[in-house]
Amino acid sequence: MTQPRVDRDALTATVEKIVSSTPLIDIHTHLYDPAFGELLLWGIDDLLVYHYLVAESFRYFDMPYEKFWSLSKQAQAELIWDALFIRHSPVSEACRGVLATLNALGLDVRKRDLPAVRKWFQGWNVGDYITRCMELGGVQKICMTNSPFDDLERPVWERGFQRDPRFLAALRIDPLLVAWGDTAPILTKWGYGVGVSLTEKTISEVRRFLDHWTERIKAHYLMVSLGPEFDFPADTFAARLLEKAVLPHCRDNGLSMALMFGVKRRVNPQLRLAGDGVGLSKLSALENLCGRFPENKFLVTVLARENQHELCVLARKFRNLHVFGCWWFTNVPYVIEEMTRMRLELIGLSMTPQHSDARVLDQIIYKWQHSRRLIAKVLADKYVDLAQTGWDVTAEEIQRDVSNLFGGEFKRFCAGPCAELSYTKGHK
Ligand code: HDL
Ligand code: ZN
Repeated sequence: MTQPRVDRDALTATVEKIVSSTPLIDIHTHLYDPAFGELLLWGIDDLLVYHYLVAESFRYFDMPYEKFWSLSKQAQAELIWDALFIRHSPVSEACRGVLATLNALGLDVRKRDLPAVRKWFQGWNVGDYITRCMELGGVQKICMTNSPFDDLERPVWERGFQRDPRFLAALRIDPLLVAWGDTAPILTKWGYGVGVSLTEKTISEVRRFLDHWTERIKAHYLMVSLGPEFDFPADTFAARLLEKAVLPHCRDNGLSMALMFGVKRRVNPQLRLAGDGVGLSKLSALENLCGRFPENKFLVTVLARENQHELCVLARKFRNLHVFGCWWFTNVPYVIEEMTRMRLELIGLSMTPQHSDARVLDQIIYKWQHSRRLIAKVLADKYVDLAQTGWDVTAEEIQRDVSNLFGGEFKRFCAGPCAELSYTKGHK
């Protein structure tokens, strides 16, 4: 059989058009419903003091860390702008992202005029700006990261507020699992009858806490980030609380559990939020969790590039494992392309290739612009490979596949409370 003639350019153009225009669900961010006020970061100074840029800037600073932290946000932003944009070309992904966002917003970065950019932002109100950023990013729903242990966030939930339907909630429980010794007394103060030892009473009270906050925020899933040392089974509070309280809670409520493996917290504490690093995870722990709890659904992303292949192989073994995102230090073009290619070739379309992890609202513009381009590139390659066998995919099939990658598969996997995630045009 001769090799069919494939019009690579036409097929690529179709893929690019569909990928660039398909609205998506951003399944993990650090953004907030506007009701949270100052917790929702946006604008040029927040873009510049994003912790990725802080870490990159300190490589050029001689000043003591505390001197930088004592400066105003604007002064910090100006030091970062000078170091990473003016004195050196802004080639890193985080630097390029700032410029891509400003460019998409219609600002002329060629002028390199930071005061003028700052003035432009003063003309916006947050409500209109949320809409503008979501339009430019093609983002239909934003999943927040919601922690009852955050002293600024908790009071807003306790007061109650009218939810913006574009913002979905996810219950983040790191302190419960990875710092139980410090967290037990906090739960006690909040009226939960827990002790450090995991008695039946304590487990029941931890479940009451989970029930309470899952209901209060209408959590679409629970989530935790885990260090490279995490193991399962293991005689640790994290493993035992996960098994005895958290996973039964998820099963009873039809909720997925997001496990984010491999973060080494506070590698350099002087960098504060920018001070975390990465470590190789034991994915045998994930293998054991997926195998022992087949009724639980695990959304998983791993931080070490070296763990990505094993994660894909595990996804082939366990249908209750859903792989998502190019998280944090893997969220750079070189690694995004490699991970997306690996995933499509090993697990096909049953995954969610990306989330933004945005901490600053405007970032959804560049994070999605950059990732859409890369996902389109890899997908086009795969469809050309198919066409060369004689299998032609239609534009409708490409749209179906892309809609699934951009939230459809996530929704199907999480079915249950997530079923309300509308995928229709506009917002419910
Ligand atoms: O733990 C997480 O959810 C990470 O995404 C951290 O928040 C990290 O600081 C981050 O913002 N990564 O992009
Ligand atoms: Zn995150």
